[in-house]
Amino acid sequence: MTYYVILLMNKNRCIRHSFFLLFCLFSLSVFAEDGRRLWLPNPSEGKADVSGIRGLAMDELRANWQGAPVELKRQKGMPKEGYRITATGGRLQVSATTDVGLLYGAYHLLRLQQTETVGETMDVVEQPAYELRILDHWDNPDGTIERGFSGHSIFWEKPNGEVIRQYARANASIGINGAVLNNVNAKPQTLSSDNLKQVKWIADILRPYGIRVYLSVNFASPIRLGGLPTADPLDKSVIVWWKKKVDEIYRLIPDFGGFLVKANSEGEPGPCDYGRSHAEGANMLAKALKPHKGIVMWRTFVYAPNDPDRAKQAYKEFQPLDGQFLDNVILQVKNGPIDFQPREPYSPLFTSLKSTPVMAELQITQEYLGAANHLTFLAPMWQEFFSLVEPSTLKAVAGVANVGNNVNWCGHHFAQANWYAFGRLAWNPKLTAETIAREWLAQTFTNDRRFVDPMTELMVQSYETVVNYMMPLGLHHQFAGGHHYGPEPWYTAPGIRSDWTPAYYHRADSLGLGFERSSRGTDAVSQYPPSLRDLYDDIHTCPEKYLVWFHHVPWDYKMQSGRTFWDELCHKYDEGVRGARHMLAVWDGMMPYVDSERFSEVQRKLRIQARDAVWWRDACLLYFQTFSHRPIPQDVEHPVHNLDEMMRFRINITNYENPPFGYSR
Ligand code: BDP
Repeated sequence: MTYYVILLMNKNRCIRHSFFLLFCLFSLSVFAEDGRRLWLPNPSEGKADVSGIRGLAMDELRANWQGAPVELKRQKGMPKEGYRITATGGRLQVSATTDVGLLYGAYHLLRLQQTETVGETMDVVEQPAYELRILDHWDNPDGTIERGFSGHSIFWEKPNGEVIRQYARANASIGINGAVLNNVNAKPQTLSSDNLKQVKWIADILRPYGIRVYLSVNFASPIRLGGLPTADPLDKSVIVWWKKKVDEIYRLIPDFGGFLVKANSEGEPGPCDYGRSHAEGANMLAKALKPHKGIVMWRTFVYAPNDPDRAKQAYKEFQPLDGQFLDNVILQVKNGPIDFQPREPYSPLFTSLKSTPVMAELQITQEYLGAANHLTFLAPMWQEFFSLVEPSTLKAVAGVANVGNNVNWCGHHFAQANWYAFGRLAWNPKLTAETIAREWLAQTFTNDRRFVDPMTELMVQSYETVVNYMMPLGLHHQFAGGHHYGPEPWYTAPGIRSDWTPAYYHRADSLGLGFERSSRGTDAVSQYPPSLRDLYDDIHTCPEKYLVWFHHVPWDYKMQSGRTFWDELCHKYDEGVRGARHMLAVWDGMMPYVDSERFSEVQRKLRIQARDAVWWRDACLLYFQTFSHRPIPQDVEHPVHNLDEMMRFRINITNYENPPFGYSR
């Protein structure tokens, strides 16, 4: 239609009108509710380069604050990134010692406005729980993202400065102050001089928002990039190579944050290749970074093939090294002892490293939680983690990012909530999942309580629902070979490492289900402090959510509900399926409150989720039934597929959206 209108006009008018139409199209694309706005108010101009971070704060308020004038005040003696907001007698003030504190304060005010919680009188004092609140991007130099479900990298594939600036703005609005720009499975070329120029360009865009950049490095870089014969951390030429490289980085990026290292894990090189310890490797890098105030984040995610219990390995390798690391090394520990499973007990390293700084690595990208198809709000999981690992024992928090170049950044509109929640919890781990969900919903969609109330409940329950239909009662790693999306508890392949098969974890037999990690089994429980060790060790006191994580549970074991274990398992799976359908039904009722674009996109994903839930339930129950030889209870919906059907099914992982089976509510 546009086309005809233009043709009918005279030349000048035609040009003017074309500009106008182009402008309208542009504005539509900027302001369309397609998710690109995230939870933020309207875009600001980002004039930091003119007047510094403080100018940025003023800019944000000028563009979006609708209340009484705000005074931004520098005040000595406040915590580094902290701020105070006061409102009395119509005067509104944000004070902070640092400029970034003022910026955070400005975003806090805007959040209050968006959630309609600005008070007549206010005295809000905030400071972050952790000094380092970092996003780890698993982005590869070729632009792909490992375990990314929302397109390609915003840093490495045709990077666009404005997109990176909006990314920075989103992070600053929730207090994230660091970004590791590349995959932990790091390519040596990360540190090439050409690449470092690109890193500098990114660092310059992020800096005004209070964000420092970090890089993942390949431990064999001296060989593969530097042409040396060895990467032995005690070798003189290796030490000199790293020192020179680090100096080169700091000449370009004076506030560079430091390195993240995955060493001797899943085939990556490391100090153990030369008979050196993780501490010797980490300390060598730490020494090179120390003069520049840089840090090393050294990952503890290690596991060797054929070990009787993978859950024990990181502890076995790192606990004896406690106290041997230099003070600018932080050990980065995944929240659970295995690998970002839907539910794991916490990693016992958190409570056993007494003289080494430790940071938690959480996974925002939903590698094991439905990718960008399932609505899984992760704040409840992280809250569970922080309820057991005293937040003050941590030095920092990192989250594996779910950001890509999709229009809506995260692939699923509700996956944005996980990025948001990570930032908010890294700032204040005591926030509840409910508070975070409410805030996010109000900022992202609407303040209407008819929307916010039911959707908050839906989000908070979503995590348990997903655990129920995927792996309830402590089950873990029942994923298909080749992807971490759907179920394949029977999966195996010739010559495969046993710890890469589901059977290693479920141990199903005619007696029961689960991995005996109690003192009668691998004794993994003994890695926990005595009170928890005793609790987990006894099948009668072990929390049921971890039951088959720690015990091989007899099929007829009596559960708290009074049901047998087998019946309970069936019920849990069914609860999960019902929960997923309930989410779809609740969302269907939200149509009046949501723009049609996001409404239909979320609805489409929730349908996939409900179908996948049935896939999970049917595959797992039918398979485990071949061991339990017990009927599925009458009050549970019976599988709609048969086991042969489930075993024949292959999903095309380049198209997660193609659901396995038709299913109607
Ligand atoms: C696993 C991922 C793998 C990562 C690894 C890691 O499947 O892609 O490289 O974690 O964290 O969960 O190093």
